[in-house]
Amino acid sequence: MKIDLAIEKVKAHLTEERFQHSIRVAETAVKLAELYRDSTEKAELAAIFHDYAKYRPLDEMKHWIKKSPLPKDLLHYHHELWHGPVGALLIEAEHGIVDKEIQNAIHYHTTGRAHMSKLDKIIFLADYIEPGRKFPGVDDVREMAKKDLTKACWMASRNTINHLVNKGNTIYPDTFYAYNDLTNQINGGA
Ligand code: DGI
Ligand code: FE
Ligand code: FE
Repeated sequence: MKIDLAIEKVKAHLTEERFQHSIRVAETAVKLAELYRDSTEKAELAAIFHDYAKYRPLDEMKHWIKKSPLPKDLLHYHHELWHGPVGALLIEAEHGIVDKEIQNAIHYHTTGRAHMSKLDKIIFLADYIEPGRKFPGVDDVREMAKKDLTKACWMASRNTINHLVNKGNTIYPDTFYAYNDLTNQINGGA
C-alpha cells in the first residue's frame, strides 16, 4: 500500500493526538531504518499502522482474539496489550496488507518478544522514543538509539518493566521474553 493511502486509512480510526503520534513514530522509524540498514518502506508502513486498532471497542478486539489463532492468554491480561496483535490482523482483513514482517512488528510493538527482527526492534524503539514521548529516562534511550539498536531496545524494555512493576501491574510473558532475550543479546550470551 502507498504511504499516502495508509495515512488516510489510519487517520479515520485515531484521535488527532494519536494520529500525530503515529506520524512521529513513522518519521523516527524511517531514520532508524536508514541508520541500521533495514527497509525504510516497511518501517514507515508498519509505524503508520502500529496503533491502528488502539480505539476499537473492547468487545470487537476480544472477538478477533477469540476467532483467530492469536494466543488466548491475552484475554487474561490488560486490554492495552490487545491493540498490537489485533492491529496486525486488521490491516490484512481490512486493507489486504499481507506482509509477515510488517504484521509481526505491529503485533509485538507493545511487548516486544524473544528473537525480535530488526523491523520489530525499529518499531518497538520508535514508539518509545518518538519526539512527543516524555518517559523518565527517554533521553538516554534516544542517545543510545543513535549507537546501538539492541541496547536501546533493552533500555526501553527495562524502563517499561520497571514502570509496570512500580505500579503493581501484571506483565505479559512476551514483555519478559523480550527483556531476557535482549539482555542475552547485549551480553553476547545465551
Ligand atoms: O500504544 P502506545 O500508547 O503508543 O504505546 P504501547 O503500545 O507501547 O503501550 C501501551 C501501554 O501498554 C503502555 O502504557 C505500556 C503498557 N504495557 C507494555 N507492556 C505491558 C504493558 N502493560 C501491561 N499491563 N503489561 C505489559 O506487559
Ligand atoms: Fe501501541
Ligand atoms: Fe504507539
